[in-house]
Amino acid sequence: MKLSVFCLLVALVCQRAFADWVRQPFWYDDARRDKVAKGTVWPQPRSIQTTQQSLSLNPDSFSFSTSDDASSNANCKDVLDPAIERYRDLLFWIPAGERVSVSGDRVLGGLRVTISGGTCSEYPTLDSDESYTLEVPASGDATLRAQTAWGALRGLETFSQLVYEVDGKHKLNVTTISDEPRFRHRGVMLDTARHFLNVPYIKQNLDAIAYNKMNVFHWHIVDDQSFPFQSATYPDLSGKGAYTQDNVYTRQDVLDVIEYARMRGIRVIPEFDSPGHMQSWGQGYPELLTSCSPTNVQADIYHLGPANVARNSTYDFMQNLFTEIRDIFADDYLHLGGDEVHFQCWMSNAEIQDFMRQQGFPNTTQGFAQLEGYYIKRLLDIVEGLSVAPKRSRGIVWQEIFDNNILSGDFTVDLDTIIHVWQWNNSNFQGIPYWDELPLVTGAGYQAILSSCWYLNFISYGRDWPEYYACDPHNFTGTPQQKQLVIGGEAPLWAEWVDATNHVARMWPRASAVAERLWSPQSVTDSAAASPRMEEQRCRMVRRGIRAQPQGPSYCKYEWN
Ligand code: CP6
Repeated sequence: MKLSVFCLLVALVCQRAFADWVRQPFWYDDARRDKVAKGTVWPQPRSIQTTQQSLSLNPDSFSFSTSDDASSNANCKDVLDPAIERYRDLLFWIPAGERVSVSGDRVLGGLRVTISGGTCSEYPTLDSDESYTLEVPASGDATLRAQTAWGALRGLETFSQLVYEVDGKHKLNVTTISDEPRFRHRGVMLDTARHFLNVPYIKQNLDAIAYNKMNVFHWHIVDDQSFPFQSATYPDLSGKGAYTQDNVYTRQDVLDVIEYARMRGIRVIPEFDSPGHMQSWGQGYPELLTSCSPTNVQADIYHLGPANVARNSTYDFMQNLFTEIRDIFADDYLHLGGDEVHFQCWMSNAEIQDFMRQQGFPNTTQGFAQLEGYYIKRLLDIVEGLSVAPKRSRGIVWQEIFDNNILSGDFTVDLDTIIHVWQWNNSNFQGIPYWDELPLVTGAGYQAILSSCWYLNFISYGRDWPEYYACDPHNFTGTPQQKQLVIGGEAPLWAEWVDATNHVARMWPRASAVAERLWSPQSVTDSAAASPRMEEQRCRMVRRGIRAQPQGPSYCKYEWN
């Protein structure tokens, strides 16, 4: 009897919770959303004072100007001038036929942009200053001030988001903003090896990255399944390893992507994953990989295993390839992978066994961890050796490389290397949770990037962005110095089950939740309060041509159809 009353109560409560959840009573009420979310900014700025006092913009006479400071510097100007042209278009989206003239209104005449940091770097870097202040006064022009062109880009994005529509007029409110990111590394990862994504698609994604003030495109460009990067040094990598010869990125394609990203203040960090995940490399260059003995379990699937780390020719190959890659990709960092190496194939190969005896590595898991550490150490030396002053050349590696060092007690990885934390521990995956890994990584003095809690490839019924939103990279026990060493994070979209038909909608606006976590102050944590802004940001992306998926029952003024 008691049990049945209890069950009834539980059922009633759950039914109510479910109904509320489906109805989304607060934020899907669009009249309400318009009231609370129009002209809101995503990600939330560090400090923002808005008023109810509104101004109108006149699309025909609105003027952008740059101060002499900014325009006298070639590198600032070649980023800033095209950006102003882009934002002029983004600012005035009401179709010409539906615009209402603003005569008689209080009108904001223009925006004045000043860059006062002295020199502008050609490319954004990990250390770029992205701070800006934006002032929209009750009278006179608006002003945007930044130290660098990269900060000016973030400010232009904010300015464009302040503008909202009322009865055919572009309006914005008198506002003061002072803003800068909480983390320096804010990225998304695209996997173009499991499915090829063409250059126009990648550019569209770079637009979305910029709309969310992220600054890194981690390009997981090759993997087991295909090698779409066309190398001049080793043409058979894509010649035999790409899905088809239509599915390749030429040198010019890659340079195009890098330039498009530079214009938006986005770093392009390519990943050439090794010594595991290299099956596609073996199509053209089988001698690079370890032959597994036929009795090895993995040989059922793969006749070849990880890189053959016992041969000098492997290191010569990597030296030549990375020299070419260094020459194309402008960023200080290359991602070297190092994840998911299964030791059984190495264990089954006599050449590798000989090499390990020679090096004094035991024939145990620890010994194989040492072997992978040895390989990555040589690779990092190659990459660091490609530095051409004043540019540095450094590596990012997946967490296993650090874990192997702990396992073998043999710290071979240079402290300049960034450790990319990706594992977690639940019923789907038995790894090390990030709150246990980050104290170790930062405790040893390494910088870290977090991805564990932002795997966009996992989907479920309903809204999942609040979960991404709740994950904080400082959620671990450590000293202030350790927290400082966490430089940001990335939302990865592994593409086994995703191609250009569903990629954008899976990535956006779910990655926007990560963008706000990495940009806004730590105190901005309330996902219910963020909801109307999130939906506004999603509608804004759709209006700008990004097919971002809805986050619940809703409508946008400008929809796709
Ligand atoms: N490919 C590569 C993958 C994954 C990793 N590396 C991966 C592992 C587990 C999940 C999703 C993706 N597909 N090269 C791990 C970093 Cl759940």
